[in-house]
Amino acid sequence: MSVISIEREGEIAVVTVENPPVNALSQSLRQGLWEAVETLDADPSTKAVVLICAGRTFIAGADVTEFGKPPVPPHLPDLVERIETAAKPWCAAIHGSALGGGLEVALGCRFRVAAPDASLGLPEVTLGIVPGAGGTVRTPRMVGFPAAVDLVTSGKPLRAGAAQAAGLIDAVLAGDLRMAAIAFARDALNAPLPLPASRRPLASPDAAFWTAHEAALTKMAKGAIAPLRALACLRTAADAPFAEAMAFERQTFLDLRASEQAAALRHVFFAERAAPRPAALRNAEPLPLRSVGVIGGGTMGAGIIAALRQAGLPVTLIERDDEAVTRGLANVSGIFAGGVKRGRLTEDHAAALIAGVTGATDYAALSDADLVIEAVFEDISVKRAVFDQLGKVCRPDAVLATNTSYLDPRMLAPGLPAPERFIGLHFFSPANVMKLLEIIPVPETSARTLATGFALARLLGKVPVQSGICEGFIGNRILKRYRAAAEALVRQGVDIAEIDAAMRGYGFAMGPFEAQDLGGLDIAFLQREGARSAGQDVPETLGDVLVRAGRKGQKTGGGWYDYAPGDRKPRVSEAVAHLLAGQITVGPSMTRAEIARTLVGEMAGEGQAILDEGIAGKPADIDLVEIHGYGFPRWRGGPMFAVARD
Ligand code: T1G
Repeated sequence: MSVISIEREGEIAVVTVENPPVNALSQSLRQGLWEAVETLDADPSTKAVVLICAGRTFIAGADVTEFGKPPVPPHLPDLVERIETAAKPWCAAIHGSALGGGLEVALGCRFRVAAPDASLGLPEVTLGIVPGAGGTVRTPRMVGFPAAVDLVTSGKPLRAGAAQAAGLIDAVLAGDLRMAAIAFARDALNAPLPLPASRRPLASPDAAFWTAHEAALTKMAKGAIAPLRALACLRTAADAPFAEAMAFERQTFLDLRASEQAAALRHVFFAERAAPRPAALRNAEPLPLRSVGVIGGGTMGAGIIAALRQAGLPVTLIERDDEAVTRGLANVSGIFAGGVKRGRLTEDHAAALIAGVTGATDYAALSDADLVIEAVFEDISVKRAVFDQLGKVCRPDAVLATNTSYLDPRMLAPGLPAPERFIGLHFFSPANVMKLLEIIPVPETSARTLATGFALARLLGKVPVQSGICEGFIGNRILKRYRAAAEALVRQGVDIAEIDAAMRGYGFAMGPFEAQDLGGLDIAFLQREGARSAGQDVPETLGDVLVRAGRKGQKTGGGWYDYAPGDRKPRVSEAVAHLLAGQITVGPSMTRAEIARTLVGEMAGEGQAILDEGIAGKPADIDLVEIHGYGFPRWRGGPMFAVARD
């Protein structure tokens, strides 16, 4: 089937692209568009052309699946130029997303119009590349350099209204886009045509502009190379003639496309797209989710409620007494107030979000809930009491979930009627921000309940990963191994600060010891103490030595580091060196690269054990857990990917 069709509306030709699922610029589409330009240029009855797409979106970019293969003509820069120099003006009619090469094609058109809910962007840096068909050269000619730098180096799209305000599009057209675009093109013929983007004047910024952006990007990128290379392309667009800037951009694109970082980011791109729709659940119908109950309004419960509200679901919060209900609702309001303070929410929106939460102490309020998520204290008897109540009041088909992060979910709902509706849904704190959701079925869990867990993840915009049952599931189990391996290096005489610096250099926002000081050393200590009092043989860790000395992290003014009052800056601690002196046997020194390779190797080693035990389905699952739950640098692809490529 041809991916291009041409229809005539009088003197206006309508070129429709149909290349599901997202009209990506595959070779056949590029060829089809090239031929359409040739055909319509040769057709005297055509005075202008409307380019529109069938399906859910405008062209969503180059076909990423073609990246590993040698490029085949027509190459995109040439196609964009062919459209730009066509004898008849082209008008791109945009709905859904015009991204990457899709926006570059639209920038080759003389006009761009969009539906009100359309979005336009150049997300190439999120794939470890730069625009490769004029995005860094034509965009600044349309919107100026400040806006172009934001668009290109952040990869974040603009909504249609903002795109028009920025000068990226000519009009936002409500209603039937096809008809409105044809009318727009017809009107445009009555006026002199605007210059093509490539010939529009440029306002080149001064050197300070570039220096400032370079510094900010270096800080933000944490080792990702594409944003800085994109900035270099934009600077070349400011300083060099159009053709030279295009050549520089193209060479940068081809270099980066073949890079390790781009391979890693493509791996993550496709893993993220596959995650919400596991093949095994293709035929399982999830339960429709209209109302949700959350048990417990503490940090995790409030975060989960905020995520549910932001997805538009009405929520009932159950707490043990009125005072606790008030505290829980205040926690939720606090999250939304933070959103207003950061300019992410309006006061009205925050008020509407909190209005959708009902607080109660009587479980009967959940008699018609479709899903209930338990987020109470991490204690087996407290959780069992909750599920005992839920078993009595909830509908037999309602999904009942636990947010436990360490307890065995099989132990939490003994004797629950209709146990097939029980499942583990492990959110990460803050639950309204962290994208990871570990989904943990128990043996009784039905396919429908599991499918409902994945449907919830899609609704909340989370990255779901199914995990089997073991201590810490996937993420916390690997975290335990990572921390133990980091401590083992300390025992070999490697500096605590050097290990943290090595992992920051690898791309993490924080090293393992700084992160523990932020979260508190006592959480893991109490778990180990709990296991010890249950008779398990759990060796004493260096962290335990510190906690027993009263060092729980920032909250006690000291953990692995010292902290001055009111200051979060970690300071190397003499007290720690003294406390741990007896545990350290100085071994051979290690470079930061060796430290990082050792620790990432340990993570991947635990990942492999998890795969061998069938706790996780595929290496990409481990990578998604580490990237979306534990701050593993995205441009490294995750521990499994990184070690496989090493
Ligand atoms: N190429 C190939 N396949 C793609 C694709 C692409 N660009 N985008 C999506 N898919 C597949 C995806 O794998 C999934 O497949 C299906 O489409 C639905 O995707 C020269 C070089 C457009 C906002 O980075 O952001 O242009 O799993 O689940 O939620 O400068 O897809 O069903 O088999 O995400 O509705 C720049 C990437 C490329 C856009 C739709 N473009 N895509 O979201 O669906 S680089 C992008 C998206 C470039 C030029 C450079 C989203 C979407 P499957 P989905 P969605």
